[in-house]
Amino acid sequence: MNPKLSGSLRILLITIPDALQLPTSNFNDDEDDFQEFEAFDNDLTPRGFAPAGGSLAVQNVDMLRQRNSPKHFTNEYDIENLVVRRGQQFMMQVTFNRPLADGDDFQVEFLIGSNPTASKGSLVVVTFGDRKGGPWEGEIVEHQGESVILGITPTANAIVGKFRTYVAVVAGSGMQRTKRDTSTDLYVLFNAWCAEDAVFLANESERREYVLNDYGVIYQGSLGSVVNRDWIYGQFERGVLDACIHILDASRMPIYDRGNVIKLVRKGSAMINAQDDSGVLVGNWSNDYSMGQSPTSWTGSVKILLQYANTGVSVSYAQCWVFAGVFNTFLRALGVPSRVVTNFSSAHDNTGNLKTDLIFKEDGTPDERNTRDSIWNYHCWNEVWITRQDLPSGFEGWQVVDATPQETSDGHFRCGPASVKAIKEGLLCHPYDAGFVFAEVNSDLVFHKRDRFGTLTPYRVETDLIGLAVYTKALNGNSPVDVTLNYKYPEGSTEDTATMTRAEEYGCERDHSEIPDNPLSVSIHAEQVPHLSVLLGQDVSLQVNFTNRSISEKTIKAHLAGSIVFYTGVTSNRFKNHEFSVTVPGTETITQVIPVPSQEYTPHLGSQVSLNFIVTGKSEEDSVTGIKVLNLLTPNLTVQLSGRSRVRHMMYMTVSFTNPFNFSLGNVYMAMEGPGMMSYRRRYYK
Ligand SMILES: *[C@@H]1O[C@H](CO)[C@@H](O)[C@H](O)[C@H]1NC(C)=O
Ligand SMILES: *[C@@H]1O[C@H](CO)[C@@H](O)[C@H](O)[C@H]1NC(C)=O
Ligand SMILES: *[C@@H]1O[C@H](CO)[C@@H](O)[C@H](O)[C@H]1NC(C)=O
Ligand SMILES: *[C@@H]1O[C@H](CO)[C@@H](O)[C@H](O)[C@H]1NC(C)=O
Ligand SMILES: *[C@@H]1O[C@H](CO)[C@@H](O)[C@H](O)[C@H]1NC(C)=O
Ligand SMILES: *[C@@H]1O[C@H](CO)[C@@H](O)[C@H](O)[C@H]1NC(C)=O
Ligand SMILES: CC(=O)N[C@H]1CO[C@H](CO)[C@@H](O)[C@@H]1O
Repeated sequence: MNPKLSGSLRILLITIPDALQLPTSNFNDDEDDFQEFEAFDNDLTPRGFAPAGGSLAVQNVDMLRQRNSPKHFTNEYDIENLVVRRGQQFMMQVTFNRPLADGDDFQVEFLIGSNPTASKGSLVVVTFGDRKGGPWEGEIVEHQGESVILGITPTANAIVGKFRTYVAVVAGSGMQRTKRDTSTDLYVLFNAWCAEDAVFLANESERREYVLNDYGVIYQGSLGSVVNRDWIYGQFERGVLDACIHILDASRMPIYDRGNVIKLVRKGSAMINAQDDSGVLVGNWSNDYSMGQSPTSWTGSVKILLQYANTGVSVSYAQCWVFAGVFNTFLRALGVPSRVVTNFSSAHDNTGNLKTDLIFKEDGTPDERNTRDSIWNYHCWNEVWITRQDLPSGFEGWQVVDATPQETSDGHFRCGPASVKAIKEGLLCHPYDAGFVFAEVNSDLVFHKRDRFGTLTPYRVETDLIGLAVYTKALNGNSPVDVTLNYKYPEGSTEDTATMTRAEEYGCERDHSEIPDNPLSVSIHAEQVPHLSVLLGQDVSLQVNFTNRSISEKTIKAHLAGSIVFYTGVTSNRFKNHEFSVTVPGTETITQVIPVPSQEYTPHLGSQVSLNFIVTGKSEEDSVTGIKVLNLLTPNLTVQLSGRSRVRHMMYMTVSFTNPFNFSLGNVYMAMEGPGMMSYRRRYYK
């Protein structure tokens, strides 16, 4: 165990039972308290004075990890200690100095945090006879000579975290406790297998995927060309569960709130990003990652979580899939069913209503300075499975939580949990942040012209561009499943209209601009024959079609702007400005082909591989705008094992890819890791 983690363990003060109610100010957790306890331990058991027949004393405590963990689905955790899921019985073995006899009395105590208190659930006393104990049930399952096998059942709402275990024997004048022994520490997790737990998930294949799978795929790119990014969640790797508990400690979340999954998930979404609380990850949407690691260079969550726990310093850098991947590890490690979803072409709506405003100058070029909203190519967030007993029935199941810093909620950067069913129905009154998530999947796109006095005139509204599809990994295999219908009724259906009306009643504005009928329209296509999508480093051919629905001829002065954009839709570099004009006869479509050779965009790429083209056109009376986001495909990596793979023998792999450029690449890094096998490694090739 690393020093930082053991440093955060709290030393506890053990006293006789009625002193446990001391006011908190009398407790402090420094070394002296522990020494005091040691003295107490020795004083009360003067060995020579034991009555004939012998007073009862504990000789050994075994948490029976081998026996318990398969039943709790926790054997994959790379931890010496026992990990159990709450609401389900586990066994422990206590060996005394002699067989138990009538009249013997003992109890098992579980303590968590620096100030264990029975009324808050952070000190739990388990008894095994008629004497009343705490809320966790205990029974003696088996007598084996001097040993007993105890069955203990934590409540289904128990605090989640790491408990210290003590066994206390009741002697005439007090209690004799075992010493602190870290090997008997007990991790208690949420339990998706337990019907009384707030994270209960009935379907076994779903539990195996959403709690136990330590590998996943996060979808990126754009709807036309979806790119799979493998992600190692690694929730069972050594140190990861401790790192996740460390995050809760660093957040100063009260121990007694940690059994409440809603509070815990909300705290987690705030702590995964570093914004205003020194959380795990620093977001950076620039092309300069020199002060950290590029968001694209991570292969999974493990290295990030361990680095954060070891150093206490936020890790640089992340973008949405990194926030979502690390958050997913945090949730699965603690036993909360969760998955990463990608919503393609999200609205990132900075003005807080349901409109995304794109602003253009008089000459038709995009007014980047005055456009505050952006359309994300995609955005990733997490869903967690919660029964939501705090809401009226009907809102159980998947809940949206978003760890990427966007808007502040309650003064902190965090979002959710918002019920997916409530979002679908437009019932935005239910906590938390449903309005914001709703805008992410339902925003209108409004095009404005800005004159030189700053007056905005809307000239086009698109209602179906924003919120196109929500994907998550299928239960079997790596292909995506489309879960869009969980979030939205089909566009234009009567249910969809009802949802929109309801959402407006809850305070979401929709755009009601009167847009004059426009006889002109423009669309852009980008293709590389014979492929449907364009490979990085290849020339692009743009087809711009102007369509005229009026009967008279139109002459259009047009402008094409080509930029590299971040997946957030924010422009990083403008690389092309092209003026042209076309004449479109009445009731015809004219196609203009505009070549974009690779050497035009390649020097501007940075770490981003999305090209954004905007065509604006103006005839005497009418304006038109078309947008195309082109996601360049990066080359695939091929991994091949060479030779035979044998247990406990070195294996060799060959990793290859084809350089898509006609020049040599330099300063190439390759990163890889394998859960349960190999931790994160990076190699440099000059
Ligand atoms: C479990 O869920 C999967 C997918 O969500 C579904 O295909 C399967 O039928 C479900 N199994 C049961 C027993 O309901
Ligand atoms: C992104 O990181 C670079 C250094 O790698 C830093 O100079 C820049 O300020 C960061 N940007 C933001 C917005 O934090
Ligand atoms: C998000 O999901 C909605 C749900 O259907 C979908 O319409 C939309 O295209 C997706 N993308 C964005 C950006 O909202
Ligand atoms: C543009 O026009 C050409 C021919 O006029 C047609 O083949 C193509 O499908 C059109 N593309 C769009 C996006 O309408
Ligand atoms: C990468 O592999 C996928 C799946 O096999 C394939 O669809 C895609 O076209 C490949 N991409 C490239 C650039 O070769
Ligand atoms: C790469 O190709 C471009 C045109 O496709 C050409 O202008 C350039 O000279 C080529 N560079 C090399 C190193 O061959
Ligand atoms: C060729 C073409 O698409 N022409 C369009 C011009 O306008 C007429 C009238 O609306 C449309 O029917 C045509 O499709």
